[in-house]
Amino acid sequence: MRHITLAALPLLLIACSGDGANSQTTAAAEKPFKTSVIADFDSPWAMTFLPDGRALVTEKAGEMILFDPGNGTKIPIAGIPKVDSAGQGALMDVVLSPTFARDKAVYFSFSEERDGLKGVALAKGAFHQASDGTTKLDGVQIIFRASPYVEGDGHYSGRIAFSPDGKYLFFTNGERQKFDPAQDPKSTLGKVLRLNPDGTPAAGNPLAAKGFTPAIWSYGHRNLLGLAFDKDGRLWEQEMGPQGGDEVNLIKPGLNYGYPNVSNGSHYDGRDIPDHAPGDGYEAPKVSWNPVISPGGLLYYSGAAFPMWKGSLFIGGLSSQSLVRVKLDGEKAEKADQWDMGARIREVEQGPDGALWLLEDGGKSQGRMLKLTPVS
Ligand SMILES: [Ca+2]
Ligand SMILES: [Ca+2]
Repeated sequence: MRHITLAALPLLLIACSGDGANSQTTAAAEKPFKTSVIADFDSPWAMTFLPDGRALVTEKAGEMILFDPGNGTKIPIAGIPKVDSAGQGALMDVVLSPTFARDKAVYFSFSEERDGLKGVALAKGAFHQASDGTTKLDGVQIIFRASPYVEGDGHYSGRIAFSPDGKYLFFTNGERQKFDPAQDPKSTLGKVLRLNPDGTPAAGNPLAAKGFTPAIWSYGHRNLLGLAFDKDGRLWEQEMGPQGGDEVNLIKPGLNYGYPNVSNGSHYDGRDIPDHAPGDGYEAPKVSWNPVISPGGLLYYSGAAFPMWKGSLFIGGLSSQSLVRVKLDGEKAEKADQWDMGARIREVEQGPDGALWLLEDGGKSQGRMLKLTPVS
């Protein structure tokens, strides 16, 4: 497998990147990392590393692939349920169980159609590779479904994150481009959910006593495409907001993050949405973007390869075709870097060696897996 380095992009790119409005855009040749192309996928959506250094990669149409970065081998994984991948639908996130070493459990999310309506589902199965290399998820069970399923195929969200203690599974449900469900206590849409690892609502969720669906942890969200815990156990979430309103939020139990009642952006049809304001009863984002970045994936970086970025959030930018870094300081967050990657970036992951791994969002030959390593 050839690893093509992109570090030597022409210096001309500096002159061409005339985006003077955004001082945080770093010209390509100034990137403080080397970019290597590792592989190519067909509209990849998410990835996660196995303990042995291989990776599970999901593709939009419904394939999960076991990929070996050591030799470039790709093995399709059997056992994935039927995915409805129309529109923004996809086989979405994939995350290992905190007890993977013992039970080989793999959690994943996907959009599906049932009785003409669509929604995002959460499933788990056990990773199994036979001696001939054949690989499958055994005993796949759908353990949670968003509620309600609705028409349309946008804003599923579907990101998964385990709490650092391994006891809880946090799952995002987008508002499905229906707006009001994000404020509806009886709907899981537009919410961050806290579940037990078996998919049932966790006991003690903060709004259950107020009559909310018991799985709900926080509400008033739009399209939540990133979810990550930091080293101190804070839960960070990134969401695709309306026009001019992309957000990074610090998620706290029971809080209302405002959508669609308030947002620093406005509706795509031009209607205004009141901005977040002190005392309005809604939790404001820690960072918001206008112009937007279209955040696709979120990583909390804890590796050693880039010591200066330890403790930062990294966001893959879709329409902005960028990699975005957000600097954290306790509960504070601020924009730090935005590098032009020349392609929509869907996923950001940390490798076993602390390298940053990205997945581009495009179809074949435009859905590359990139590895970012320090410029030595
Ligand atoms: Ca991932
Ligand atoms: Ca606004």
